[in-house]
Amino acid sequence: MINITRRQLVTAAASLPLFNILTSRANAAEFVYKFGNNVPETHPTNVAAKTVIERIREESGGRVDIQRFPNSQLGNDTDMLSQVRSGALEFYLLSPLRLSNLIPDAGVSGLGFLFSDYTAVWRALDGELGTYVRSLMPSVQLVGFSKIWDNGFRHVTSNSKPITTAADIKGMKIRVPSTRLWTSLFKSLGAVPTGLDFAELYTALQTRIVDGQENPLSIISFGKLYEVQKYCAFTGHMWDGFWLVANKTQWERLPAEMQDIVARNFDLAAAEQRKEIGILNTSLQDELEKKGMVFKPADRPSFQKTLIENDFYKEWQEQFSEQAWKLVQEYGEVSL
Ligand code: X2X
Repeated sequence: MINITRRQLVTAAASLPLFNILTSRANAAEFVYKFGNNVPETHPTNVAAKTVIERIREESGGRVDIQRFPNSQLGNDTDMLSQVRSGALEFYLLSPLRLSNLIPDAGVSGLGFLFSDYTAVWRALDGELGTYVRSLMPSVQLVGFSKIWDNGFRHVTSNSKPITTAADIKGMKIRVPSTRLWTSLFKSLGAVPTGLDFAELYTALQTRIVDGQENPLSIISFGKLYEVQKYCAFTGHMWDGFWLVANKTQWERLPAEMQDIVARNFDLAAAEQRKEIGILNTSLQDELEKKGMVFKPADRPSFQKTLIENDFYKEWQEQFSEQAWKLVQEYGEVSL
């Protein structure tokens, strides 16, 4: 019989990488927080998040350990939003329009055709418009970080026929994220919008529950939507981003110096993520064409005209506060 002492066993186990991970995780961190998002692991958002979490762990001397849950692993967007409000989830990345289900003014940045390029987007979101939206978050138990992450300009994709003019979209069943503003936008365009969370999108397209959807090229690529969509028209009907929000109570549990480390690093990560997304949202067209997608220019003025004719802007001017509408006029480029 071979006699192995307890000490020898522990020494042997400790040389295994898994043992080290398990014990260091269990021992070290004082604040173990979760970070949830809906995008695939390969999306630049998760690449940047992975690096930043490592930096935060190091700079905090191991006191802050943020565990990442990509790809709607903790549930769909509706679930994650209620989790982060209750404190079951500490950090969550979400579109300003999803937030607008709780705080209507948070949706101003997603008004149709508000921005035509990134210069206008960052001027508004890194400026007063962004500050204003963040100031509203504590009223729903959230705290927002100052740099919004990028998703991109959204374009309409479809399967049966390309959608290049407003007339083409009439009566088409288009998936939109489950929010009032998105639904209203596509209703005003004459489409039949179907509200679904991102976790349900691929299957809905595959089974033809909907004819089309709208997203930036990086989502079309990393979410493999090209497998179930044929056409993409460059409608650029909306810029969309991801606010990084924290549950307010959980955030306030962190000592000020830890908050500094987390906030500073998350803002740096947002800057890196913006750079990556900016490159991909233009360079991915080639790759998607090779995978079989067909790209078309879109008659953007026809879409804008339809929105105006159907009182879309008038309706939302009434929904938003006066202060939010002033920001729309100051930072937006839409001619109303
Ligand atoms: O659900 C979507 O379409 C996505 C991934 O773009 C957002 O989270 C808004």
